[in-house]
Amino acid sequence: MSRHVLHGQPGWGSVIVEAQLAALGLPFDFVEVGNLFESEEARRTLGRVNPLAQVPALVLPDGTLMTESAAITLHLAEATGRDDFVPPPGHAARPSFLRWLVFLVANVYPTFTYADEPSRFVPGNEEAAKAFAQQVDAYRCRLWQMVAPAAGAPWFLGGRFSALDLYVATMTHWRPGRPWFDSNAPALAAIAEGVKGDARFRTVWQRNFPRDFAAAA
Ligand SMILES: N[C@@H](CCC(=O)N[C@@H](CS)C(=O)NCC(=O)O)C(=O)O
Repeated sequence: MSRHVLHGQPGWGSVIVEAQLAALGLPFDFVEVGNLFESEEARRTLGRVNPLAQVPALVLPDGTLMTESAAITLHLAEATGRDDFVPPPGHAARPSFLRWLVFLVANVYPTFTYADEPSRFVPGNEEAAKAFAQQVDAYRCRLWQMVAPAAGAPWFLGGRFSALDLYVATMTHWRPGRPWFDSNAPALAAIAEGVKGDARFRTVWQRNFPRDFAAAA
């Protein structure tokens, strides 16, 4: 096996890895997993690859499974010796990069795990599950308001592009949704626009977020 295999779903977190694989010129096959919230079968099938049944799940050319987008991001930088997405050790922006990378995956990302299908965590009480999801969604807004003041321009780390920009550009498509970011976190919305307009990601972005391009077409 000489190719990477990315298990993902258009518009979901796999786009963060897909964009890196494409820009780094690493050949990969994409396995579309289906809607994990609507299809028990999709969840079961992916569960045979990643017991957590989440995307992204990346099978490396040697057959090793990697999950966790941040781990994959760091690994791809090391494996290719490229610093397109990760400031290398010793780089002045490295501490901030590591801080916000982990912040996004440790704090922001789990709010989707809990609120996307709240009945998994609050079973048997639809009202309570809905109230829980609302609280988690509100908490996410507070988290974004901690992230936003740290964002530079034109990219999160200022002049230097990094994987943080891919996370922001992807996650601003998710709840609370782009209008919220436009009003409450314009620095993050601007990063999302920058990624959308970046030729390096055009094909991947169009495939994952076709509605972003429909209006302009
Ligand atoms: N910590 C993981 C989070 C991955 C994640 O939550 N992925 C979502 C899609 S964007 C998912 O697969 N959700 C399905 C579920 O939670 O059951 C990462 O950073 O890769």
